[in-house]
Amino acid sequence: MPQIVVLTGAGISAESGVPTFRDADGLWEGHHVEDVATPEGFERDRATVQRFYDERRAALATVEPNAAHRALAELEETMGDALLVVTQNIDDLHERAGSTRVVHMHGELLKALCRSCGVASPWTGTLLDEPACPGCGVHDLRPDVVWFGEVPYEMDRITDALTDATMFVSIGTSGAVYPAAGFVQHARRHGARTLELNLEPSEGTHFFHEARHGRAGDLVPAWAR
Ligand code: BJW
Repeated sequence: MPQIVVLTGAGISAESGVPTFRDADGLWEGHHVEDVATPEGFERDRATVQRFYDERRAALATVEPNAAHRALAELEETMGDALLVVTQNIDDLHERAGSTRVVHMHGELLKALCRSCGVASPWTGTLLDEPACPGCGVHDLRPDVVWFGEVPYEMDRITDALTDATMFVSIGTSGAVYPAAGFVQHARRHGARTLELNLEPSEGTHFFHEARHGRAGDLVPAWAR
């Protein structure tokens, strides 16, 4: 079981050029959250949602992992199974930096989920043109991401890891979205030391034993070293 559980959010990928979610205008690249990140939004206007994720998938090919992703990958090299990264991010920057023990609790941009057979398949192209599922052939694919109102992936594994952890570190997340926002309290209740590394105090900053504020590209290598 892992001794250190690291939770990452959009802030760890910000210095790679991936936009975060909660900007001052409350919009995600010009969209309201309920339009592009809910099952209801998808039912209402599939084309807009598929285009939104198609554009983010294309943009992902143009960015690279940064010093914070690399520092976590190097930490895994020394700690092995004793480190688990739980990411809310749907990008693949942890894996491209070399991390192998990564849980994508909000899904993965580079996978498509078939709404007919329920199988997720690797996907690097577009979904707007209504392609067929490589498994069952039905034309009913959606991004394999977790929208509001849906249950995040691998919650049992995450909860077990948080229960057993001696240290919990939260990196680059606003603490605005549950259940991830509640992980610090769970880990702390079960005896873990808790540390926040974020550009600014998160909504849950007072739950942590310690908080360090600044850029992930500076804070994470300094902590992991
Ligand atoms: C930097 C930096 C730099 C910038 N260096 N830092 C309890 C109370 C109230 C509500 C709820 C509740 N439980 C559930 C809910 C409902 C809902 C919810 O949380 N609503 C809130 C709005 C209140 N949650 C859900 O519906 C979830 N499902 C659920 O709870 O199911 C029930 C269940 C759970 C468990 C077991 C059984 C049943 C699902 C949530 C799905 C979230 N999906 C999204 C979209 C994914 C696909 C996509 O990417 O398009 O996930 S929403 C979006 O927010 C995305 C992110 O992963 C997530 C978190 O955002 P994140 O990463 O924190 O980003 P930001 O932008 O908010 O913050 C970035 C931070 O970085 C900032 O603080 C910056 O300062 C910082 N930063 N640059 C360091 N360089």
